[in-house]
Amino acid sequence: MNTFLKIFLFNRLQKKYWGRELEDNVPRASFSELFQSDSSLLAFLEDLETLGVVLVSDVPTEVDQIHLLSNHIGHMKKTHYGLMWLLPDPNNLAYTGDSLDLHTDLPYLQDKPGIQLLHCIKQFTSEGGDTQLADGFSAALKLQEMNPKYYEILTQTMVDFVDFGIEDGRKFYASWRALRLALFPLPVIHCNMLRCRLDAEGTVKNINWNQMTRDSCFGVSSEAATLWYEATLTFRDIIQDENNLITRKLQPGDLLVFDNLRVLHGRTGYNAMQGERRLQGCYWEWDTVSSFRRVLRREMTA
Ligand code: OGA
Ligand code: NM2
Ligand code: ZN
Repeated sequence: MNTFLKIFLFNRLQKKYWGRELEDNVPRASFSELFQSDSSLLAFLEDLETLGVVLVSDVPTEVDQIHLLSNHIGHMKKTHYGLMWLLPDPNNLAYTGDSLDLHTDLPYLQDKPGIQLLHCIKQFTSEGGDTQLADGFSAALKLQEMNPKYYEILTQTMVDFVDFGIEDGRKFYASWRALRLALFPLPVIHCNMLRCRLDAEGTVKNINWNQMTRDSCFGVSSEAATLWYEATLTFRDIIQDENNLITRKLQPGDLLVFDNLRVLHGRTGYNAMQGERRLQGCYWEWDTVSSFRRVLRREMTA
């Protein structure tokens, strides 16, 4: 194969969909190796792009380790939560120890974070605080097969997401009207008009799923809203089906990295009065990460 063809083929990676079977096969990486070996780093980035999730282990249980890794691949994405944030966060539902339903973060932003990092510094030692993950793209395909009408409703109905509060002394009021699952066989120009994210191949590009930040105002007719709720409950059943879910309790030193536009994440409840749990997180952008992944691949195949 000539070099040009190789580069072209590696330019875009084919997604691999998954369900519960990935639970025992989540791609792994070693934190120190990511700094020492370009081939480990490339494998990590390719797994992240194709499967949407990688578990990095042996991370020192101190803050700002994710900063080091971010500098290695490029840079973090800054949001109103800053460059990095600690959980629990008094401003956010994650503070209480209540369970967090499967969701994508920050769906109320136009420029949603592509990738999320969650570094476990301290874990609640009694029962609870487990991380749950589901492949939203795989679930969308299942819905399309099971009930094309509901699939269409979820891809066509406008939904508003909103969040307001104060972070670092600065007030924020973020709002974004989205197509719930953004797709698809429309010409790109229409996609832009609909202000959704999709790609030229017409595949699912972005799942927006976050009941906690869904606006209480719904700008559609009551008939459309009723159908939307029906479709939403069906999609929720798919993502919550134990055959489609991965559950894993992060241990101190674990760093979970996942595609925030595809993989839904959640957390089982824990009793925040009975012990401490501490995570540090940040976001990356796909543009930065895929670019770096291509550079590495090009250098290693040259
Ligand atoms: C969140 C979140 C995960 C956790 O706060 O948005 O997903 O494990 N937290 O606490
Ligand atoms: N945190 C983890 O979408 C959200 O608001 C989720 C984000 C606080 C940065 C929470
Ligand atoms: Zn979250």
